[in-house]
Amino acid sequence: MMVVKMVVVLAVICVHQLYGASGQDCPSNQELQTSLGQVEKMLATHEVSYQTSLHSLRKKLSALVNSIAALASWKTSENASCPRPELPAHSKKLGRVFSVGHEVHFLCKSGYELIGPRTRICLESRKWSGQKPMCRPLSSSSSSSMPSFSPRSHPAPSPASTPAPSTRPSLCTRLQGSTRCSCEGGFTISGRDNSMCTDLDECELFPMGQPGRLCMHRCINTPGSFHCLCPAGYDLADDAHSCKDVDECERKSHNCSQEELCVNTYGGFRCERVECPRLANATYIKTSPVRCDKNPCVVGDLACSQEPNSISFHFLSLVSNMSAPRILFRVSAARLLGDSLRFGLVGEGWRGRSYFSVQHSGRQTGTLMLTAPVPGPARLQVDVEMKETEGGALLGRYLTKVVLLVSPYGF
Ligand SMILES: [Ca+2]
Repeated sequence: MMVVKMVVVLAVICVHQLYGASGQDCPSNQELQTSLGQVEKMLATHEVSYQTSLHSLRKKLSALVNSIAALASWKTSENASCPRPELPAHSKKLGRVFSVGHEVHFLCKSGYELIGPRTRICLESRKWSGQKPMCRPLSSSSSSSMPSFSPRSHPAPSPASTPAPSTRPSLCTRLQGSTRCSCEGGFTISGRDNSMCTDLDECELFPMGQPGRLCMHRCINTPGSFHCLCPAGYDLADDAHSCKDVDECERKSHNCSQEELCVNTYGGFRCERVECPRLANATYIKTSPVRCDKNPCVVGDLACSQEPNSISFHFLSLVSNMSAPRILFRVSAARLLGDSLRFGLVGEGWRGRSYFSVQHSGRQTGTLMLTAPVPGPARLQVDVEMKETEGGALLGRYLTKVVLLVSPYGF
């Protein structure tokens, strides 16, 4: 304000001299005051303009200083670099620039698999992101190649092989000043700064016995994935979830002798010896691997004629706790000679009679029913008898020995 006042006084003198030089009379006090008022107004306008310009100039100067600082900072950052990254054994590195924001990539040589981050980024802290990866020899029995969220078929990785870590560094990329980290499938992001990926335990997420369970029998969690295991005697099905019985009889992988009958069961097989009964009153001859027929009786030999005309064997394989009631087996007469057929369960001392019943279905057919679920493993035998009569007199008896082989599992 002092500067402004001095300018005002100087202006008044100049105005006074101006008037004096014109040779006219001195202006009146009123005229002088009017002039001074105009000069004051003019100066005030100039002052405002000056202040505005000064303010604008200061702003421009400040912006310029900031720009120079930013440029200097960028230059510093551009020149900043990370130390030469360590090269894992059996690997090669892609990328030669180690400046902040630049990436290097690692590839394992043939026969090795990469464990750890494939890419590392030079961070502003001048350190490489993640941890140093390693190249591990590929094992034929190992299933921990590239992890994926999909079950794999067994064999499971052998316990002797080094297990892959259940945590690994996350894959981080810098984008417009912010860092984004992600994990491979089967891992979840963790750590205070999202720097780690932790394995998801799929088996725990979907426990056995619950809807949506991952495996029919056993679930094995692996880093980044899981796989299903089946008990001995089963193959993992193509869906990598179910267990499929191995038919050892069809595959000829059984060890039954020539005299034995190979019977496939769920989860195994049985070598069954089919032998014709030795009875005091009748003799039998094997007419097929599963059938014995009575030799003709001497005419008038009543005891012989009372014995079964034929004895057939049937082996049925079931899974444990199969729902009931259900039809297991049907016995039919090839031709009817008499006027009546009767079906029944016979035999003594055999287990699990409470599980079965026989019903007459149709004129010539009897049906063996399972009346209750059988918990496995179990082997049950039941004899179904078919009696043919004519006017109350016995024409013939036909015996069917049914052997039930129940697996220990419900599959
Ligand atoms: Ca089998």
